[in-house]
Amino acid sequence: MKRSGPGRTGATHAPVRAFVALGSNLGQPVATLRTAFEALDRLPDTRVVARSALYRTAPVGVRGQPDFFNAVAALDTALPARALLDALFAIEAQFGRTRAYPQAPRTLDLDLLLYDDGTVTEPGLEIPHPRMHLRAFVLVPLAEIAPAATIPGRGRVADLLPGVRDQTIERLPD
Ligand code: PH2
Ligand code: MG
Ligand code: MG
Repeated sequence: MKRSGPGRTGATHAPVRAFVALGSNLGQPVATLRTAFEALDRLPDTRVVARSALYRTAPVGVRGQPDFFNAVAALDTALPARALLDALFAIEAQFGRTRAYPQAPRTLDLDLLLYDDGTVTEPGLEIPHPRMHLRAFVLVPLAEIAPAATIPGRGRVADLLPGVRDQTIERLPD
């Protein structure tokens, strides 16, 4: 941690492990994702403890969009889940994210996948991310850094990989 005890965010609990999915298909995705890892590491009471490789992925659930670039970060964070989510939105905005329409191409999408081993169902915040177990662009980079992680209600990450084998995903060289 960059500080001990309550930081300026008012975080009071011990650090927990959280996982964040990074995605981009607009602008300069590779540079954006690399810089976004650094922005995550600079969040208060938070540090990036593992980062996956970058992956080029075919768009899922949207038509006629450029390929995406995706990755996953593991964080140790003392931010409460809602504060972390708000911080992710703030980083997206710093990278020029606009929301012209739902599922529009984006410079940067940061999705909170897992937070400790918990589940959260609140307006605007659902953990685990409700579609993460169906998406190779999440599961493959997550399996790279945390194959034994469990998605509450879905099972171990490594065991979910066969279910997304038909989705196109290519690991970029480091
Ligand atoms: N994000 C979406 C919808 N579809 N497809 C890929 N390959 N990568 C993404 O990050 C992605 C997507 C909504 O956030
Ligand atoms: Mg998303
Ligand atoms: Mg999102």
